[in-house]
Amino acid sequence: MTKKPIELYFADTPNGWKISIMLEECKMPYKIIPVNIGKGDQFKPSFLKISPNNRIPALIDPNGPGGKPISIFESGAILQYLGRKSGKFYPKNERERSNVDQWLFWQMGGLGPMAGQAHHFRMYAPQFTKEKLTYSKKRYTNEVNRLYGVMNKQLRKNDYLAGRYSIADMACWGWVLPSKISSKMQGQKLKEFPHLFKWFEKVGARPAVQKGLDVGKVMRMLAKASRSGLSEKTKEAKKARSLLFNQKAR
Ligand SMILES: N[C@@H](CCC(=O)N[C@@H](CS)C(=O)NCC(=O)O)C(=O)O
Repeated sequence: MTKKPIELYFADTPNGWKISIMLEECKMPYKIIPVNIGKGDQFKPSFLKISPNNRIPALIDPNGPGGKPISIFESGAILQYLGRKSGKFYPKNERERSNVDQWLFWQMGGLGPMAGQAHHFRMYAPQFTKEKLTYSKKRYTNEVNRLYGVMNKQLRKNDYLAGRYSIADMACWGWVLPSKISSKMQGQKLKEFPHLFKWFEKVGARPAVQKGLDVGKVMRMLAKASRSGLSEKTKEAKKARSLLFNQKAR
């Protein structure tokens, strides 16, 4: 019997790339289910059933534990699941696994949220408020700077964040990518963090990382074509921002 592919509920963002990269690295068959978070797909009842936090990524593995389907949300939990399932990029040895876990959780609780806030206050918020935002811009820019410094130090003596190349590297990589594209996003110059920069280039050169990133290519092209990038001044972008940035309990 042919096995059904894993379904990845995906949007073209750093949290989405983590999982497409891991699936490519493990050569696991998967299919992308695009979730247009700028149009509100994340609030659809069918999506909320598998991702009650209305966030991507989420995943359904039709061949989960006991041969039964399983759904998972939260990118860190998904990476750990795929690491256990494939036996790859997530060591079994407890000491090594704890090392990977600490860097993975560092990304989940630190780098991701802080870089996300830096994007918010530096790129998006200025489009819809006249407030100066000096304090918030400085706070998150500095915090990302501190976190980049932590990675840079760790990578001075280590080729990868936690021993060998692992899910911790995959989790962090996409959050550094915006700084490669433009120092405006997080207010950081990658060249000021030479060890981090070297690691970024090395991880980025992996074919699976490129493939994982390319999964979002079509969505990226569509967003460009409709000029609905979140920081644009267009009607679509304004609508997307009001959906994404004013959420309260539903
Ligand atoms: N902690 C979550 C964060 C996921 C997250 O923030 N996803 C964003 C895209 S990067 C999202 O789905 N946003 C939709 C929304 O804000 O409604 C994870 O790592 O899975």
